Amino acid sequence: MSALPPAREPSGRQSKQPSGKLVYLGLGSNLGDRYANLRSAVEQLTAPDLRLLRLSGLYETEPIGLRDQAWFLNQVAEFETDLMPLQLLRRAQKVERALGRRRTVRNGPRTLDVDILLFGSAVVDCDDLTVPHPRYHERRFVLAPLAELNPALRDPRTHQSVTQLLQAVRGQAVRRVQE
Ligand code: A4P
Ligand code: MG
Repeated sequence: MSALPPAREPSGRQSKQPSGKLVYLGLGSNLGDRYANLRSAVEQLTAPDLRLLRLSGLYETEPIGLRDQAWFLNQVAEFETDLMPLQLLRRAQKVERALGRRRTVRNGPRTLDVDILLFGSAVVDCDDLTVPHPRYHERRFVLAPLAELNPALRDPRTHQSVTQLLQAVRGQAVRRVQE
């Protein structure tokens, strides 16, 4: 009688391990067809080296920073990537440009903003890029959709969970949109 084949489980499990880094991108739009802009952004970002895993719901959010502008539609997307952080920033900026983004007023109206919120457990501080995003922890329009995807996720700098960060932010209106 031949011997039983070796147990398959370990290799089976291994093949399900993510091969790249888990990244969270914050998407926002308050100009033009906001729904179409976010949909198109996700389609254009998705690539063999930037694989879409999950999307949060869509949120109507009160503008933060420059307040006298239209409400935003915000969403967070979870990707697995083989890119390096600066490569991902360039990719995100290319998609912003493709969707007609013009950089005029800082924090002002835009067809599309793509922010790198978290990049695995990486901490990046260079001229063009800061990760974790320097302001994500104080913004309900980011934390509410992020908590929907991964409430236990921890900030690599402060080690606070997304749930803890969300509980600490008060007074910014966000409303999940029925799809
Ligand atoms: N940059 C540095 N770190 C990052 C990062 N982690 N992700 C640099 C993306 N970019 C990063 O951004 C300016 C520069 O930031 C980039 O060139 C990049 O090298 P930008 O997109 O050109 O300019 P901005 O978005 O107008 O300014 P800023 O300061 O990035 O604004 P935020 O923080 O993106 O906020 N209110 C609601 N309700 N919803 C919103 O989506 N968005 C903003 C913009 C303000 N208020 C909002 C919303
Ligand atoms: Mg931005």
